[in-house]
Amino acid sequence: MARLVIVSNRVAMPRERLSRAGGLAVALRESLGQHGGLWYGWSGEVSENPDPAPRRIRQGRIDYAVLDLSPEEHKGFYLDFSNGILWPLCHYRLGLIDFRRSAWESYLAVNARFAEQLVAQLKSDDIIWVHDYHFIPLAAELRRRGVQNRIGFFLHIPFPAPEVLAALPGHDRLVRDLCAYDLVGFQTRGDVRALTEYILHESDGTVLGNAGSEDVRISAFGRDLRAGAFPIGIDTAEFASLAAAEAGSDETQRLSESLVGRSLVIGVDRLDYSKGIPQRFEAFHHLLGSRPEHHGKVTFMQIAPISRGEVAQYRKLRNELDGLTGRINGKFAEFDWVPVRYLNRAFARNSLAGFYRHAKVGLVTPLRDGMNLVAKEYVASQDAADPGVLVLSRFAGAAREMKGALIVNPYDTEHISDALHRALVMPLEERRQRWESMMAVLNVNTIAHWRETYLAALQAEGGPQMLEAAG
Ligand code: ADQ
Repeated sequence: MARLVIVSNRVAMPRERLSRAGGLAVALRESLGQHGGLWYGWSGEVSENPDPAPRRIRQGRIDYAVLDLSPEEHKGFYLDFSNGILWPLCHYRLGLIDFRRSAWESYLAVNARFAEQLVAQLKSDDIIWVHDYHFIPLAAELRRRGVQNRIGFFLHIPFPAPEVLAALPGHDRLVRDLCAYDLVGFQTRGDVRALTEYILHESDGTVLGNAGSEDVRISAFGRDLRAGAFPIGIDTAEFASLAAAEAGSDETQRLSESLVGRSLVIGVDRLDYSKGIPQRFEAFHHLLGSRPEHHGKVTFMQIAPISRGEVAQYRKLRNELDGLTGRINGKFAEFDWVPVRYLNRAFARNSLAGFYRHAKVGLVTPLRDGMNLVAKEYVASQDAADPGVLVLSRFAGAAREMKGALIVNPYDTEHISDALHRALVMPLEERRQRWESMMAVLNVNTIAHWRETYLAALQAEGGPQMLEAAG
């Protein structure tokens, strides 16, 4: 059986606690554990003179190989290009981009360096699965070095429409490099369509399969490849049982007592401008301003650990949210009720599951999001006998599947505020129906299903020496 090689920007090393690392890291480690494999990527460390060869650790059937970045690479590849240019571009925030050719060059150079070091680790029948926007050019760099292996790519964030992508100098090189993969996986068929349209209108390529479908064959830049939608899921059963077990935990009890019978609305995100957090605060502000019946009856808890604190846009967002919290609480709080609880810290997954279960409303309002796993985790954590309501942005990939949510336009404050009201007063029967329809999807589209479907598709693109069964 062929070996699986996973490449991702951050590698969850064996000593890292997966209770905080999240479901994706667990799922990837599981697939490596099943088949034996290599996990390759950035160590998360920056060092003055990085060792050119990767540091290797072996645990069980998994080899880990990681490289450090130099301070210049960390700035150019990671901060300036990946997070400062590609992230806002893919989230349709062109106004936040400050393009610098040096950052682009650093991005390409780091991909070339990572490819160079990976070649030395590869066996001829390895199957390679590259994750996310940091490493789009990796396959092209591997091909340049003679690698013929099956190489798949999965983009966790949205793929922008061609008009948006074209704002990036070098967009043609980026898409050409994307076509060096054998299978390009996206979260939704909208992302597949965006790539298809780019190929048809911005390149000389051709596409087999209709542009609106979720599975196409592309012929472009001298290569044939497949692109498809593989919506990522969560470990639904695990989340449900974590949440049920947490219902009686000290932490959940303390949360419950602190609410003294008030309804809880919960938001959980990395502190990121794509998540629409200020819009959510504004909507809650509007709810309290327009419907006094909720005064003293509802608490909004936003959990948002600081992420990418070195990037200026993220510092700006923090200031904005600090201000909004103060404004709403200053205006509406009573001596015995604080409407907004705003926490800049991470919680273990079991704690989050308990909090989700206790919340009457899960408020998820990204302006753009590849999928949004929080929406799915919230639903999986609910009590079947008395489930809460998911309020979900139409611009999250999850909205394609979570049809039982109250779908909102995050740019429309009053729309979110109306949905919040509707969720808070929704009768049990309707809550149950909506929740059951979403659970039916989550029970099928689990993270294991995602991984197996993707690997089976990648395998199907390959020769007989690929993985025997992806699961
Ligand atoms: P993210 O942008 O990080 O992921 P999301 O899908 O919501 O967004 O995943 C966040 C994960 O972090 C969830 O599992 C959540 O539980 C966890 N998390 C968030 N806040 C936390 C906190 N305070 N404490 C502990 N854990 C916390 C990217 C894309 C998404 C895509 C995923 C997976 O941007 O669109 O869904 O990858 O493909």
